[in-house]
Amino acid sequence: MEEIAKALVAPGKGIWAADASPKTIMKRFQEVGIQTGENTNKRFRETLFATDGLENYISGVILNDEIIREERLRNLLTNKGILIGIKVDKGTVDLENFPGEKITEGLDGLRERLAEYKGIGAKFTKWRAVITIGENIPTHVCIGLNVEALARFAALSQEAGLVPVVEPEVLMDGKHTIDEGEKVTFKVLSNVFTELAEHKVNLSQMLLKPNFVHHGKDCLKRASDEKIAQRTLKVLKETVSPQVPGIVFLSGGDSAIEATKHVDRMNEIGGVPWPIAFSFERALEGPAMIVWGGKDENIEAARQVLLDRAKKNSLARSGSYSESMEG
Ligand code: 5MM
Repeated sequence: MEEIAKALVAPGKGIWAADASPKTIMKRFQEVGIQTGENTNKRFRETLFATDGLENYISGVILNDEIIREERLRNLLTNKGILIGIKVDKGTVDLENFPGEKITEGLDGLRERLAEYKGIGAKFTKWRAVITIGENIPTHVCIGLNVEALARFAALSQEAGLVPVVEPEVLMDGKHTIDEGEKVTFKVLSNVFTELAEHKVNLSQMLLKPNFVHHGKDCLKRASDEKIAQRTLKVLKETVSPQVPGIVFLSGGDSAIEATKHVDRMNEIGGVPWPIAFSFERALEGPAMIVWGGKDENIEAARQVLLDRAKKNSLARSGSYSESMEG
């Protein structure tokens, strides 16, 4: 598991989160004007998984339950040497008695599902907890329940021989300043690592998938890219064990270019014990989805757009990306 974790954050590489649930991916298609049918996601995945050269920049792809069951789609990745991951949470529901807060479900029957996923070739797993910033939230009940679920997920994954990617996402939604974003991210990550230790999770056999420390989307005071990179590194240094083999960021609603810039700047600054990599969904596949538009005649162009984003994020792994590379 340690070797798999290290391979996922090998120099110049990162993870592609192609794991949006059917409901989320349909919403994304509709947002960009793609006509959706029963097989739209399978067609989208097939189009992009067949991209030549993807393996130069992408170490692993996270799939959802529907896609991992398609042997043909799995083979498109594994034949290139790309590792297969699986999102094993079952999504979020409202947390009873705590308006505005969410809890992630999916622990029931997880041991059995993990064995099944392992049997069809999965090497790593992912679970996302969602924390919202707002008036009097997050509460300690919400943080406590979510970090406990993350720790149980991580322990069960390791028991099954699968590397857990632990994803506690502090949402960018809201009016909060970057100071508040920093405070909450610090609190959440501190709690995550306390809980992982209490659940005896092996920290050298997992990856952390955090948010950038960020201002809220509706905050009038926008933090600079420099501040986002500096504050994110500061919080990581304060909370994350050096034993963790790597940090793979989610993009969280940042544009593709912004997300690449953040990873690039953090790698330029350096001074941390972990590889700083990416595990983007929207910031990687979003531009390719727009170009594809659901049309066969755009397949090759969509592949080139995905490859271009993957390459730029690969450059960001060594702080060698520059915004001037964008067309
Ligand atoms: C936060 O979302 C994760 C990373 O994606 P971004 O880089 O776009 O922020 C992503 O892996 C997410 O967890 C999956 O798409 C699953 O989402 P849902 O909510 O559909 O289960």
